[in-house]
Amino acid sequence: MKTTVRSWFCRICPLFPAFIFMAGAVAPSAAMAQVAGMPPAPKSQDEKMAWFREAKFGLFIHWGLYAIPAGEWKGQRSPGIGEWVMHRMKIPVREYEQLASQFNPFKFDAEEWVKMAEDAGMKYIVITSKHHDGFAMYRSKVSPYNVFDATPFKRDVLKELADACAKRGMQFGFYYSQAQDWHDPNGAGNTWDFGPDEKKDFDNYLRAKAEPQVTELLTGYGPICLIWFDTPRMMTPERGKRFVDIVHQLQPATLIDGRLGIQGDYHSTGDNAIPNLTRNDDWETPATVNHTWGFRRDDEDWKSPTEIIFKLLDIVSKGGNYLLNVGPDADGIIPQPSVDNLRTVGRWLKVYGEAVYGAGRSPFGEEFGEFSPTQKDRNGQPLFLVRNDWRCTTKPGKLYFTLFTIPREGLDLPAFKNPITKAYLLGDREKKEITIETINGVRVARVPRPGPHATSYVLCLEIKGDTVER
Ligand code: H79
Repeated sequence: MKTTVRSWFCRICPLFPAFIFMAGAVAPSAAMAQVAGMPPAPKSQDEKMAWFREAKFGLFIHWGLYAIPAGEWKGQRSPGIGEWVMHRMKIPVREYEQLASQFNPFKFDAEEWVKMAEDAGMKYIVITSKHHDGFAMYRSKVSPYNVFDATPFKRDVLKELADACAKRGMQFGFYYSQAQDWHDPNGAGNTWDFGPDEKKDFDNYLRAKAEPQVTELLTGYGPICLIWFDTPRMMTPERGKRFVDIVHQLQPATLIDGRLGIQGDYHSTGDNAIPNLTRNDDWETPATVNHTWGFRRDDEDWKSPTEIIFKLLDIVSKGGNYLLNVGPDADGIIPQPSVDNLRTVGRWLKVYGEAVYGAGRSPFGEEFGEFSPTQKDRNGQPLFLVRNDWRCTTKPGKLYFTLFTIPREGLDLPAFKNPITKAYLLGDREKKEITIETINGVRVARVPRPGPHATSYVLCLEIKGDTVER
């Protein structure tokens, strides 16, 4: 193996690139080389996206100091999302940073979290390495405001998770708030301590903190499947490009989400936003299991397993991925109802996962619903009247109809020309043939009524031809 001076340096000092470009001696792109032991540069965008297109379902984790106040500050309820408490209550940095001295989540068990994701049928994990509050959940040499140096816990949470993921074959990625940093005088967002964003030296913050921290994250934690930037305030394309260069240089296989402020590898929808219709690009919906992202003691409005399964199939049938969040508490515990609901989803996926992992878009579309000719939504746009009887996903030669309304008289199949060669329920070991009858030109699948507790199940049709002809 050829050993360049640079890669040799990187091995003895993984932060070597960060140091020299912090010193401002060399432009970052010239200073860095791909980290040893990382996956090679993908040969094409399709190759780069392959794992993401297969995975479909990921675990988002929002965890930080905000888990301590848990939606309350000095006895006052702070409305909204838990990780925004500092902003919402205009907590001065000098007060908020005191939380670090209380952060001691003695029940945190990285392997248990990874196992939970696995049980839920999730194929990747994305965790907040630094949220808008500016606190790093790993041992950062760039800023002592981090979980190792500033807390009694003194453990590198991200390293433990990275190791647990590597051990269990789980893809691992980071959320990093590149623009908002309420702890840094020049970061975006904290106007109560540091004045208006327009008067800040934003590039100073980017170069002194955000860029070197992203460099650390891509050098010290093994292969990173993706990096999830958020809220691109003040992110000009030029600033975005600097992050792209760092990622491409250090780990060319790492995906960039859609919120950097410059084109990434896929589109990120709005938070909790599922498009009405199919999108033809690569995309992902980040979503919550209750309402908050970071733990809130008072948010117990959990989405049921059936709702989660519906959203997953809705998303997959429209060509996207579902990145579903949990917010562990200050002890390091993921709230039990979310764990229970996700495990139930995982049990469903054990039986029906063939209709999800690596599955393609619906060739139909009418099942999603239609725009109302008369009613308007809140924004004055035509209201989309959602239908949720079934969703269709595909693999070559196969159609999967996940049914959410159990049809009494059988399922009227949407019109398509391909002959059906086989019809059976997924999970039926005998693959007992389901009768297809044609009534007035409509093919009807005589699916049996399932047991009393089934809320959704999957009809598989094997058809002639790889593509559906309508
Ligand atoms: O990390 C999660 C959120 O914290 C982050 N994106 C997801 C993945 C996010 N950043 N900004 N937003 C979401 C939009 C924030 C909107 C609000 Fe607010 C925060 C509404 C109430 C609190 C800002 C402050 C807007 C109104 C008051």
